[in-house]
Amino acid sequence: MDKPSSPPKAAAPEDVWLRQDTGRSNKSRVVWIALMKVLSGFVLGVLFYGALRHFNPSFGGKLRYIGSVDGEVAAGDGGNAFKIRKGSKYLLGVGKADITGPVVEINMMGYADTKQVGSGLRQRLFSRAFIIGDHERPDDRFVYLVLDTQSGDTAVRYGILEGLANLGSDYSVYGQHNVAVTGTHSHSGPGAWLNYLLPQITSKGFDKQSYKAIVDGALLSITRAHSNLQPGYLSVGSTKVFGANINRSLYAYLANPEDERAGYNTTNEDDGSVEKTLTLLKFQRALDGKNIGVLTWFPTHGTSMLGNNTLISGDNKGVAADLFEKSLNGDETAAKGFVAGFSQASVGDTSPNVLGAWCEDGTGRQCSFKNSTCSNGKSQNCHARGPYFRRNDNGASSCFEIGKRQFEPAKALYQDMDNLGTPITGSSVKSFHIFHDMSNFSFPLSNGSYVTTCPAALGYSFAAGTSDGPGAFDFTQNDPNTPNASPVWRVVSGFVHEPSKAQRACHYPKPILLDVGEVTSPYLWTPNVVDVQVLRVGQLFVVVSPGEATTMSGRRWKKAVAEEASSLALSDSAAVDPVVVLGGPANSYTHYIATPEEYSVQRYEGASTLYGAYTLNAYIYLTLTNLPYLSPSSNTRPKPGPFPPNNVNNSLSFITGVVFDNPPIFKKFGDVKTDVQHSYRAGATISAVFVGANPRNNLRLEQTYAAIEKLDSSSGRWVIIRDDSDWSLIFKWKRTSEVLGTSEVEIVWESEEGTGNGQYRIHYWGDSKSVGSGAISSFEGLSGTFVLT
Ligand SMILES: *[C@@H]1O[C@H](CO)[C@@H](O)[C@H](O)[C@H]1NC(C)=O
Ligand SMILES: *[C@@H]1O[C@H](CO)[C@@H](O)[C@H](O)[C@H]1NC(C)=O
Ligand SMILES: *[C@@H]1O[C@H](CO)[C@@H](O)[C@H](O)[C@H]1NC(C)=O
Ligand SMILES: *[C@@H]1O[C@H](CO)[C@@H](O)[C@H](O)[C@H]1NC(C)=O
Ligand SMILES: *[C@@H]1O[C@H](CO)[C@@H](O)[C@H](O)[C@H]1NC(C)=O
Ligand SMILES: *[C@@H]1O[C@H](CO)[C@@H](O)[C@H](O)[C@H]1NC(C)=O
Ligand SMILES: CC(=O)N[C@H]1CO[C@H](CO)[C@@H](O)[C@@H]1O
Repeated sequence: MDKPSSPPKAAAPEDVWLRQDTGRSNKSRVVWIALMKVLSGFVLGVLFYGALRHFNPSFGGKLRYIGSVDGEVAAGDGGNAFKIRKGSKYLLGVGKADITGPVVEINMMGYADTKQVGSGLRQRLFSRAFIIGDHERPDDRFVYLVLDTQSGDTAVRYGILEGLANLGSDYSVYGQHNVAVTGTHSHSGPGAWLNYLLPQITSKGFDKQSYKAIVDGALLSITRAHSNLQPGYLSVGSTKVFGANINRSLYAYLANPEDERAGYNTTNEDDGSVEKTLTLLKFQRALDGKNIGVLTWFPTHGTSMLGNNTLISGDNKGVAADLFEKSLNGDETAAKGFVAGFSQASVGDTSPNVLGAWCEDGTGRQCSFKNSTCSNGKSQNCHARGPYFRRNDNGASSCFEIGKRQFEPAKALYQDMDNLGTPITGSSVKSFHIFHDMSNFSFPLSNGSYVTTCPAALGYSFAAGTSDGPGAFDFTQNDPNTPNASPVWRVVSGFVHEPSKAQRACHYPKPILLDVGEVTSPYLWTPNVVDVQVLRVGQLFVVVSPGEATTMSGRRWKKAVAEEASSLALSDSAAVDPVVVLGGPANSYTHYIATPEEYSVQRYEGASTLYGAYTLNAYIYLTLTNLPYLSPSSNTRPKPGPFPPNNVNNSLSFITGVVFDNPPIFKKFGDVKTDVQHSYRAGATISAVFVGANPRNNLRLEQTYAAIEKLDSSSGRWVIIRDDSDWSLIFKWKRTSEVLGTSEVEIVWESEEGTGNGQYRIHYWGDSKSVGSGAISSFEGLSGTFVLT
């Protein structure tokens, strides 16, 4: 576990993105504030999707391909089958970089609760980049990014592409068609970086520091992956993960046809209501056979940390990735710099709160099955429970546990990939990306009937939120036609935009609460233009979804791609079954994608399906019509489609910057206010309080705000054993006086049982902003020494 003792680098120059005050008139400010107040209860959140393949559950046993690909050919499993152990050779690269934005004073992204504002850091956030290229035609390649963020985003993606274009000719192979920007759907990161108005409302607008941390870190992860591109092999395998997700909208899921559901309903534990399959793609370098990374897909919401948590973290996916990477420190199977991406999948109707949804109203009852209400007829008292819901830690123990429950089976699969994995074969690495306007798109269903999508709109159940985060207003779920809703909402919904008769009819049976797709002032509230993208390497297809597909939506989408890929013989050989995964929410954030049957029920996921009942069908149609671009012989790309707006430089913002910092009189920055005790038992919680300064002065990217150091008795040096990327080390910041500019920092170590005996201390790195010049100066603080026994 020991980390190198290299101290963090000197403070970075002051961030150039200072406060962005748009200087709007008082009147628009008043309207803005009024809107914010009314809309602040939205649970945008609780949003997302997970993926997996339903076909060929026994990966690995079915390969019948014999071919002249390079790689060793060996007798395979079925007697008459052959297995290519290594598969084809590709160009592979992985990279990881820090994207932790401002950890305090910024509204957090996901639960859309204005009261949820960052107060510190539990775990740094990362971008993990995976590049796969064609060995013979290296320009054929793609980048798959896994960001510890709530979703991908249009402005963020534009920023990454602009950054790549500025990196020179070496990077000109990357562009719209081959860069996928996915988010893990964590609800525990800072917000204020999204392109459209709606998610900016609760965050008081846009924050360039928050945005830039994500874009710059994503770029750094790509350049790291790019610069270690090397020949290697890929293999794919799958395993079941139990106890890490349940369906939080089972009533809606049951609206899907019984015979369709039956096809996925194998046991009580695996009844098809959510996908329990985790798919793992392993990256192995040819040089010495060491693995350089894994990319996994499994659906469960990033809502283990509750809506009252204010510490930044990557939620359960962040835990899983960190555990995986740290478990391979010094492992002989893994190369140095091994990267584990835990990507989100058909997440829409999943919850990590696996003990179900209960009424916290003294009745001891579960929330109503149909509409998640409690005894007062409202949904606010309905709370989903994680495995350790009784611990009053804002979900932290449950979060760690749900992360661990994904990490452990993934690690076991990793260790047995020689038996359980299937090599990726086939020379093609292809991708396509289009923008498509969904506001009035007519297309044929498979039976030939034409249907049309509509400008984006959100239904009443959107405001009710979900059991992972109830809405702040008295709306209920499952509320199709006669909304029993607060008059305030009706007023606001009309104030924002009164939907036309045609718009109402188009969204039927969704009762429209917010006609967001038809409001363009001050700029678009939600996307009407969506991203459609698929990546392909050999027989593996990655559907990159901009919204949170529900379990059944994801299956229909993947099944359609698998069938079309087979019928187009895209897998180079008809004998190799396509493997299809779905990753997202990616590239933008288009809320949910429910099936038409789930849509008819209008729970949260249906109410948040933006473009009407045929939203899913439209995505599938657009995916299939572009699939031929992934054929090995294809050397053209589809037309890019209408470019969505980029609001990075014209978004509203009422977020103010740091004014200044001061130590209290007779003290200096970094002084200890409350010191550690002299001795603790391993497992104890240890903390110290320092005279602090605002961490927004310096994000300390690729560095740390806090560390636990251990005295190495042989060398006499202090060695860092935990930093702020570790789950067990918590960095908290508190303003103690606005007027005086004073603040304090508490650093807490939840020391682990089994931590070695010895002498330890707590180290704090801070940066203060001076009153007059605004200059930023770094400082350090050290606690007293303590022993752990
Ligand atoms: C699975 O099958 C059982 C037995 O037929 C049935 O009772 C149950 O409702 C099904 N579950 C789902 C989620 O379809
Ligand atoms: C946080 O929210 C959970 C779920 O609503 C609740 O049980 C818990 O008491 C809250 N914790 C605090 C510190 O308010
Ligand atoms: C919610 O469902 C319960 C029964 O499951 C029903 O009594 C109640 O009327 C429903 N509430 C609304 C607002 O639809
Ligand atoms: C939608 O598109 C159709 C053609 O597909 C067109 O006739 C109709 O006027 C369009 N509606 C709107 C509101 O733009
Ligand atoms: C095609 O399917 C849609 C949706 O299920 C249905 O509304 C329509 O009537 C069907 N059309 C035909 C020609 O069967
Ligand atoms: C936004 O402003 C920055 C800094 O001035 C600039 O580099 C960037 O290109 C601008 N982006 C757009 C889309 O205008
Ligand atoms: C197999 C499975 O995860 N089933 C769950 C589906 O969702 C319901 C209600 O949310 C749970 O009670 C089941 O355990």
